[in-house]
Amino acid sequence: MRTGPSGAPFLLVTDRNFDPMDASLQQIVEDARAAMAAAAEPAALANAKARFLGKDGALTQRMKALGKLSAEERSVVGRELNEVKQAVERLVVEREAAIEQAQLQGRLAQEAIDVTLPGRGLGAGGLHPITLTIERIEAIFRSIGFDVADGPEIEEDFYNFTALNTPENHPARSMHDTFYVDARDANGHGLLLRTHTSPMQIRYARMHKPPIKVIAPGKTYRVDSDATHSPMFHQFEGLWVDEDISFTDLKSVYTDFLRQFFETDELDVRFRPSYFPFTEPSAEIDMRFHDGPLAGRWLEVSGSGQVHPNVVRNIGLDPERYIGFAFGSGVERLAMLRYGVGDLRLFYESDLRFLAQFNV
Ligand code: 2NL
Repeated sequence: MRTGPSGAPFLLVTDRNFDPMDASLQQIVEDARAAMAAAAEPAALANAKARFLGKDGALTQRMKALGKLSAEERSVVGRELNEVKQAVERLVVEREAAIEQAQLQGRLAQEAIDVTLPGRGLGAGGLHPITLTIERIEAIFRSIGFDVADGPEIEEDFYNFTALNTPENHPARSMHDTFYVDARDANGHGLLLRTHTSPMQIRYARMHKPPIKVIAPGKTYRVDSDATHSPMFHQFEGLWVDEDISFTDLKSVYTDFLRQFFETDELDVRFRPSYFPFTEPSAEIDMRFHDGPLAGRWLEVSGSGQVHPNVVRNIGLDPERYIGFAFGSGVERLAMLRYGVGDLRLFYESDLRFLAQFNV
C-alpha cells in the first residue's frame, strides 16, 4: 500500500487511465465488511464505524488527502471515495439492523414460554374446620330467630368483667387467666383480650330493645395451654332477653340446636347445677348420644343460666320486668365431638393433612 509523508495510507492517482476503483479502496470496503461482521453488539459496531468514518478513520484520511490532487483527479477520486463512504455507511446500517434483530431474537428465545405445557394448577384452598363449625352454628341459630353479633377481641375491663357482675376480686380477673394489654384506650380504660364473647352480647344488648335474641361467636383468650386448652379458643354465647323467657325456652332452644348440629334427634339433654357470676341460677348443659362411639356417656357441652338481675340492669333494663337466659359454649369442643377429633391442638397446627379432610 502506498503511504503519504505521515505514513498513513493515502491515494495517489497519477495515471489518467487508472483503475475505476483503486485496489486499496476495494480493500477498505472489504476491511469494513469484515470489521462490521465481527462487531457483535452496538458498542463494538460504533468502534468499527469510527475506524472507517470517524475523525481519524481510514476514509476521512483519504478525504483530507484530496486537497493535494489536481482538480481533475479530485473529481474522479472524490466520487470514488464518496461511493466507498456510502458503501461503508450501508454496511454499518445493515449491521446495526442485524445486531438489533439478533438481540431481539435472543430475548424472545430466552423469554419464550411453552403455552402448550399443562398448567401447574392452584390449590383450591378451603375453610378451617373451626370456621366451618361457626358458620354451621350461625346458620342454625339464625333459623331459630337469633341475630349474630361480632365485635372487638381487645376489650374494656367494663364489658368483659364489670358489666357481667364479676366482682373486683373474682378469680377470673387474676393475671393467671387474663391477657392484659399494656395500653389504655382513648378514654383511659384498661384493655384486655376478651376471656369470653359475653362483652359483645353486653354491647349488643345495650344497643337493642327487647326482645334481645342474639348469639356472639368468635375468638377468646385465656392464659392456659395443654391438650384440652389453648390460649386462643372460640366460643359462641347466646342471649335471649324478653318479658317472659324461662329455662324451658333455654332447654328447647339448646336441644333444638344440638339436634340440628349433630344431625340426629337421638340425643338427650340435661341441666346440672353450677355457678357463674353472670347467671342465677346457673347450670351446665350435658348431652348424651343414643348411638355411636360415645353412646350413653354424658358430655358437658355448655354453661348456661338465667341472666343475673345485675347484668339485666347493666344492659339498661329493669330486672323486675325483663328476664332472660344465656349460654356459653366452646366451638372447639363441639367441632371435636362432631368430627371425632381427639386433640384440640390439631386445630392450630396448620397441618394440611388434617385440615384438607374438612374440605372434600
Ligand atoms: C362457660 C360459661 C356461660 C353465659 C356464659 C352470659 C352472657 C350474658 C349474660 C349472662 Cl350477656 N350470661 N353468658 C352465661 C352462662 C354461662 O358460659 O363456661 N362456657 C363455656
